[in-house]
Amino acid sequence: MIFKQLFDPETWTYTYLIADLVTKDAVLIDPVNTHIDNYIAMLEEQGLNLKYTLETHVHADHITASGRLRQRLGSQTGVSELCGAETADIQIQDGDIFEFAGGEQIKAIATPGHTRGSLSFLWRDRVFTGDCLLIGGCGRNDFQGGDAGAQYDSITQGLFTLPDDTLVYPGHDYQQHWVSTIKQERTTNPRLAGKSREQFIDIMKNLNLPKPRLIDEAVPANRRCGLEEDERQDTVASREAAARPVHHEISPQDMVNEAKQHITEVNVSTAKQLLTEGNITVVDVREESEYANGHIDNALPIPRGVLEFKIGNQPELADKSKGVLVYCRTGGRSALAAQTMQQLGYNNVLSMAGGFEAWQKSI
Ligand SMILES: N[C@@H](CCC(=O)N[C@@H](CS)C(=O)NCC(=O)O)C(=O)O
Ligand SMILES: [Fe+2]
Repeated sequence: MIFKQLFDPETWTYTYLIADLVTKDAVLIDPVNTHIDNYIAMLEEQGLNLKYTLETHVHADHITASGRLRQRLGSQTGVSELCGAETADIQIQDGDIFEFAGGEQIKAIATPGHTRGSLSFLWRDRVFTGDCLLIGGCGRNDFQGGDAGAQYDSITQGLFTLPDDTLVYPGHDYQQHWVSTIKQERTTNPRLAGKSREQFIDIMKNLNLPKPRLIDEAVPANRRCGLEEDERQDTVASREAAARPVHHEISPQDMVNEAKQHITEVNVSTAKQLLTEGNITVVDVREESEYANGHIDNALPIPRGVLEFKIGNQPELADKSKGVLVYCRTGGRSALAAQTMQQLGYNNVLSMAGGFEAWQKSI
């Protein structure tokens, strides 16, 4: 594989090339419009085919080369679906995976904060953080839907949970740093190491940075993948033919949210009332050890992992029209279990929102 970190000294922007000499597939992250000829020469030199250009966000300080590269090389442009870049071929969603070079994967991770649609890209042991996390700093968040709290969460709950030795490649550096690691940023980044969410928000509120010089020109241009307004239609028309990335990974939380759309939840006080009225079977879908540490009286222990297999052996659940209240620790697993039970023909299943934790708090 080839990996190159390229630098635009005018805007202090990093662009990354990832390519494979066997399959000839190439991907550029955050290409800059003043370097198009260099990129093309570099690709041609190795006989590479540019498959994707991926944007970490709609940039405010420079114009992307993505639309022009698409015109000249047929590459597909990818930008977060939250950026309003309607002409991009691929409207990237959190968890999208771009496959190239026969098995290489680049995964998009939503890291909002610098802008609403900011993404990081994870490839092997490297994460391209755009302007969400910079080396010893972070991107500002005072325009384009920026949000300091969201940025703190994206970094501390997202990027900082990557393995310590993951290499951090930022979207800019203003002090000639090139690369860092997750551990280095987690432990030494002055805006984040040991800082609470409130402290971070406070730091960001007081940066008082001047507006980027090109913002008024760059943001609308980048929403058109760097093309002029009258070129826009071409891109939209040909976008029809463009494929989505090979697959989309959905998170456990997405699964729970999806399940909640299809089931009925009740809160703890409604659940208690139903139990008092009687004629409802309570199922605890937590693990056996959790059940052993405390549970609702008379609840049937059927861990969610074995639900489909054990449910048929329970005489209390023989009548599928009878009311069932399912609970877990916080309401996620029980939502999934309630959905499974519905699929198995139970038509009167309720999931207890907040789970046993909420139940205990209410006592
Ligand atoms: N002087 C630069 C400012 C660029 C700028 O504001 N960059 C953004 C990223 S798009 C940022 O977050 N900078 C962080 C900082 O300057 O600390 C310009 O006018 O373009
Ligand atoms: Fe930026």
